[in-house]
Amino acid sequence: MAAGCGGVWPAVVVLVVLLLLLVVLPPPGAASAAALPVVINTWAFRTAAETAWRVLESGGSELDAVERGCGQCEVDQCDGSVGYGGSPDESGETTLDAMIMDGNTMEVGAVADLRRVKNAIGVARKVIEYTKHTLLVGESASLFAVRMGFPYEDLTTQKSLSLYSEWLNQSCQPNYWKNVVPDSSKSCGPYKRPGKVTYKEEQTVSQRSVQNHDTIGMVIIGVSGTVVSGTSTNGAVHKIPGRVGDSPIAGAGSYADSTAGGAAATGDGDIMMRFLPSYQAVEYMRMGTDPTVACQKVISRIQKYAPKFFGAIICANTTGSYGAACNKIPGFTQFHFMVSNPLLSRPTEQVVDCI
Ligand code: SD4
Repeated sequence: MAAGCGGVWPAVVVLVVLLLLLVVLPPPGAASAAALPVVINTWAFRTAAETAWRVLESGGSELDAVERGCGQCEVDQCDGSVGYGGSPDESGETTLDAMIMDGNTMEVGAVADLRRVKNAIGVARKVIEYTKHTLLVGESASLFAVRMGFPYEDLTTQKSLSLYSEWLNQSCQPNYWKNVVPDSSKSCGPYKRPGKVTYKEEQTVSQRSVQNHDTIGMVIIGVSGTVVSGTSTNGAVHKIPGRVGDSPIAGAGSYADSTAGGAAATGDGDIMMRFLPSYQAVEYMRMGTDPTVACQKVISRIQKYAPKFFGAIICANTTGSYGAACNKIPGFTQFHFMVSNPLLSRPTEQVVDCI
């Protein structure tokens, strides 16, 4: 009996060690060099990355760094998709969505459909600091912003005006209506419900394209493991007034939890927000999944329902390991993002192949 046990135990030990290695080791190609602090942001928005990194270097908090980093994109009007003067809605107005999340306290401050105020993520931060709310919207969010000391400013520019008039000239194409009269694929509104509804199959191809994207989403893991995240966007071009995307929604646009990690999404928010991809990615990382794999799993989950959606996500865990993933569609086969950590001499652009 004793001799029999002696033969079995070494094999059991080897098996357990092998299983542990399988759980702990990331799959090939999935590892990223980990170091803290790390700043990771969507797209090649270098000035945003540099600004956030500078704030950390000068002793600012992670929340300050996310606010200032995303705020830099609002000033720079990154790719026309962040800040004033981009993505005019159906009435020609630019409106902003933003959020910021503190992964230590799980507090979120967010604004959606914000009008006539440029610094959306700044206002989102004030929602955390001066209210017990999470999300303020529309004209009331603007009134709140003014009370907090932000100036009213016109968000319309020559660029947004010409985008708007070109759209009017091309019979308001593309737009976000369906099953209405007059036929929204041919003419402008006002649209109404038809007397008898004949529903068309829902379009699964994102209207958002490589020319019409680029929300900033940022995740920071501080030296002590504090996780924060933030987003800022002017949403979808030619959206129906009142439309709010994924960016100001906790768990959709971004999510931060200092016990697990952080994630931020970009792309077709109308589709992506249905899956709470940032929350899901953080939960995968909590279970020990490598950040790249966590990002990929989230993208695959959405693919099952919307194979041609436009979108990408960045993920980072509390060790400073990070990754990203995107959905491969014509014209979007690679996703660029920025990473700053002590192993890189300066904020560095990185790229992943879409899956
Ligand atoms: C939105 N997710 O409002 C944003 C837009 C975006 O890359 O990220 N574009 O749907």
